Amino acid sequence: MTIFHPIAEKDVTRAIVSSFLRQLEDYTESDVIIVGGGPSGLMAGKELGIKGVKVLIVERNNYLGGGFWIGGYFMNKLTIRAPAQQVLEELGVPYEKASEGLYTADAPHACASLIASACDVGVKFLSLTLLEDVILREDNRMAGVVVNWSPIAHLPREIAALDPVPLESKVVIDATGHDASVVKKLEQRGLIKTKGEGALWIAGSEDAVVEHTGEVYPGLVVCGMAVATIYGLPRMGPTFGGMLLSGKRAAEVVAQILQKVAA
Ligand code: 48H
Repeated sequence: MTIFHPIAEKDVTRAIVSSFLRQLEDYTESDVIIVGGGPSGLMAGKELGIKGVKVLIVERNNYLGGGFWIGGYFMNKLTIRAPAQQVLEELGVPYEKASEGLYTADAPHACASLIASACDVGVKFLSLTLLEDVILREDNRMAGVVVNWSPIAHLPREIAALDPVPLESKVVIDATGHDASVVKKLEQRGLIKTKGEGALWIAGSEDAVVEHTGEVYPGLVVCGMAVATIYGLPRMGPTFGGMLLSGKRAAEVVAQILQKVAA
């Protein structure tokens, strides 16, 4: 008995190649490119997608989610401080009260739901794609990013002397976590100075990250742990409310910038 419709191997290859290339061609120009598909980047993407903004997330790994899959240590649980459990409610992720104002959730459930919610509002992804540089025009406004396939970075120079691919956008978000990879491209050119993240201090960390989330250079908004790296703010260990609310804040800031650009 045959269950499945008969097809040839070339049909499978053609389906993937043509679908991918159509999308890549469309996303050579986006409203917003988010570098980094961790909790802050996914959250920013989801919020912008809800507003109808055309968003591309560039992620160097072959999986999305960054540090959100694992949560704390190797234990697949994450913590969230009030009021950020509201985000879990929005995502439909169950959570438990651990103590006053502190909640736990299953990290894979929260991560999978956040990824799905970004997909649901039309966010597109380029996985296995590494940020190599940024585009700066004569007005010194960031106008997009330059990317390459991640494996290229692990090949010897003589094999991997491949020119990277420029992708344009009106705004770029650096959501690359501790690395602050986009901001570091500006620092290399003396255009910005990072302080390096501070020591762990949970009580003081998350408000500071959300508060400092914003535009750090014309056309570049920073969210998540990258904010701590720029401003020398304390880290917060495996507690993720600050990342989610920083992503939300970044989306608000970007929406304002897009309005100005359009006017
Ligand atoms: C393409 C890149 C590049 C690059 C990095 O680390 P993340 O989970 O980042 P956040 O800021 O959304 O969340 C931070 C959180 O996971 C965390 O580490 C916390 C709360 N730590 C506290 C503490 O005390 O340690 O995700 C960043 C993503 C990852 O998926 C990277 O692979 C990706 O960005 N990325 N993608 N090109 N150059 N650099």
